[in-house]
Amino acid sequence: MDHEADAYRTDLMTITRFVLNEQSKYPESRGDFSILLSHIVLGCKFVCTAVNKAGLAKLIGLAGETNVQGEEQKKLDVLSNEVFVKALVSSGRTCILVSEEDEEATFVEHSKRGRYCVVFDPLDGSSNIDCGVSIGTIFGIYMVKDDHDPTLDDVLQPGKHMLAAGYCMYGSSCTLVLSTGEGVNGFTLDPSLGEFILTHPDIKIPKKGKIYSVNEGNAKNWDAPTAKYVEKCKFPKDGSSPKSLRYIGSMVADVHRTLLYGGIFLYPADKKSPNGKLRVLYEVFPMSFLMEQAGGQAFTGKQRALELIPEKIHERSPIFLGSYDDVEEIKALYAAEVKGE
Ligand code: AFP
Repeated sequence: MDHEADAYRTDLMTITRFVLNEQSKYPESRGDFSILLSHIVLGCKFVCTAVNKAGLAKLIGLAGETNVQGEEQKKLDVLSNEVFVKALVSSGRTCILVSEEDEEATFVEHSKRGRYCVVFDPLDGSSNIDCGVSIGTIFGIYMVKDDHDPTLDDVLQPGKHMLAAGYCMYGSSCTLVLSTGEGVNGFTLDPSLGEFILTHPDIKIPKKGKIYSVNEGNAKNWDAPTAKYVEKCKFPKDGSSPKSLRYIGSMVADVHRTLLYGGIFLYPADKKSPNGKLRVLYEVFPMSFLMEQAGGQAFTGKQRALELIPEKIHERSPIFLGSYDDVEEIKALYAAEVKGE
């Protein structure tokens, strides 16, 4: 029996161990970030369990409906929001929270306040819940400038100021992908241990991919560069093979595939939605942060996505993100448009 190999297989890198290892590189660190992250991880585990049970437990339903026991049912996205808000506030490390579910930002009360601002979409892709398609939580973390006097400006910062970003995908497995600004790592939940284990160390997106991912139903309203780009994907003129189209309609799942297999994910502007659909703070920024950390790019049609300075917490932006070379092509088409070519 190969005991050495067995010992290796049991030497699991849990997300807690990974984060503590990272923390030990900064002797001045007080461990606040590790504590915050452990609360986010707890929220992800809770939501994962709720998503897995949803069909059985009749958790799926309209908010405000009552179940047979006469209790009010909560829609999964409402429940997930409550879980994350409570987990983040109780960490004692947060200051301002911006959630897709809440119109206004939450300023954490003084006694529970810390130095971090968290922007998040607790359950993105929730229109896919009823048919069992993968959905996820997306988050980004900023440091507050002045913890005695936090203001909305602390979360209206360009994405390049984020300290960390990640998502948790609730799919055939539960996968948490995280970047603290030094590359991207993926962890898979081992349900028997209740622990996220490092399964995808140092994720690098392929330099060029064979897949494009977009809602082509909006094609009639696209601008010229987007239309030209998709045409090139389908009918390349340089002798290369056409790209495959894959579109789930759940950003976490579409971005996860793009990160692992390469290619490009697009949610462009169109005539009906001149700013696209996706939200800057908790969809565009965290995913752009992860893409760049994995060696890819993220572009809005006008600029590097992480340079954007949001003016409102629920602002939207067009986004093209993925493999370096693929995003380079769409950038060239927009540049040509500006020059009037
Ligand atoms: P829902 O949360 O309403 O399902 O929206 C999901 C989402 O915000 C994002 O996850 C998808 O990438 C995008 O919308 C899909 O939008 P279309 O349905 O317009 O393609």
